[in-house]
Amino acid sequence: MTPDNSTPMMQLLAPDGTYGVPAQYARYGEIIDSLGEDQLKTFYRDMARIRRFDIEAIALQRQGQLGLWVPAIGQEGAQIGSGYAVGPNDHIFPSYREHGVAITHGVELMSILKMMRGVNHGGWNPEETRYHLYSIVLGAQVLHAVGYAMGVKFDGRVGTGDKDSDLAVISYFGDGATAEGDVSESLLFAAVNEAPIVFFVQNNQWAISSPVEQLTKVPLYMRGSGFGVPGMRVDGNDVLACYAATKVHMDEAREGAGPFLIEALTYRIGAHTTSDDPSKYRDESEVEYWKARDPIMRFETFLRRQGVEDSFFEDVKQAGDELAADIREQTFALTTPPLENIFDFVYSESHPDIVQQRAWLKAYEESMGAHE
Ligand SMILES: Cc1ncc(C[n+]2csc(CCOP(=O)(O)OP(=O)(O)O)c2C)c(N)n1
Repeated sequence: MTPDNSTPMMQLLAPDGTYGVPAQYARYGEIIDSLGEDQLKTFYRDMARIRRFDIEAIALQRQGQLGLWVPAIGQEGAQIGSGYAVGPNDHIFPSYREHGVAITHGVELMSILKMMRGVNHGGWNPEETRYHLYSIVLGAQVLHAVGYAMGVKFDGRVGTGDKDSDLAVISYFGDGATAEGDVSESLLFAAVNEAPIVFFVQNNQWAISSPVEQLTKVPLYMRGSGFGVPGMRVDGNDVLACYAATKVHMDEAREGAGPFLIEALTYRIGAHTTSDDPSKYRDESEVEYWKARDPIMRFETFLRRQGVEDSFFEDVKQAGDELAADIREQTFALTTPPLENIFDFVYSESHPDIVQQRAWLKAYEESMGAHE
């Protein structure tokens, strides 16, 4: 769909790369004006990095190296911008497409690929990275996030002014997930408990083959208002708007302002996953419309106008190709985990049912001619 221009939306960077701050968004503009060139280059580098990773992961899936891939092409602005706005103590509860947010918090890209190959269940430590495990069950992570945020509040780690201790929580979900009861319950619990949380909805306009018009009658940024959760819409293909909105509202949540909802209006350029064919349910002209609003392209135009030179963009491209070659090599070298893992990682101590099941499987495998 083409955007409905009557809905207010914060955009700081227009699709042609022009930067400007409308008066009503002045406090968000101040955040951007305080960023140095290095930070801006980091945004670009990571958006380009995650896109290159994504393209390689699709190819690896097509070669039979991964069971499934979930592309995030087109959503890099929303993910890198919001990810970098999350503070050093804050916790992140992602859905399953947030590979861009993951790299802003030190998650190893290979652990995501291993999960999609089925050799681990995430493989990163959520306490260390503060980036919790992917959730395939739509909306479940939003409840987990609110529960965590309520715990943070009960522990007295909100609004004390102690920057080393105070924290907030951010939860990511899609337009489709907003139709889940879990999300409505989350909004209610967050509101009545004044939990320190930002709900970050990436409205990529499709829930597999269901268009967003079938999921809501009001713009999604308003979805929280009946529960008492204020919200705003930002241009999700504008990395600067996504950074500024997330920074302001995570800071406020940490300071005790309660929950807030950000709707980042973006678009899923690729398939929902490598298991579907989007040409069966949407028009190519719509995809072309959104490709012209690409988050990386517009940010590159902006940076070039700021005086960033060709050599920077060439280096980023080369780094992307090196990354792709590296993950390709590492993926091809992955081995199948031992079958016993399905028993070994159930309980920390021995359990009679597990012992029995393990023995049954061993006997079964041997009866089929398997060797130790
Ligand atoms: C509780 C639940 N119901 C249904 C599904 C099947 N399902 C997987 S993804 C998806 C669409 C989700 O769309 P959206 O929330 O917009 O996120 P996106 O995939 O576009 O990022 C559905 C219905 C699921 N995973 N969990």
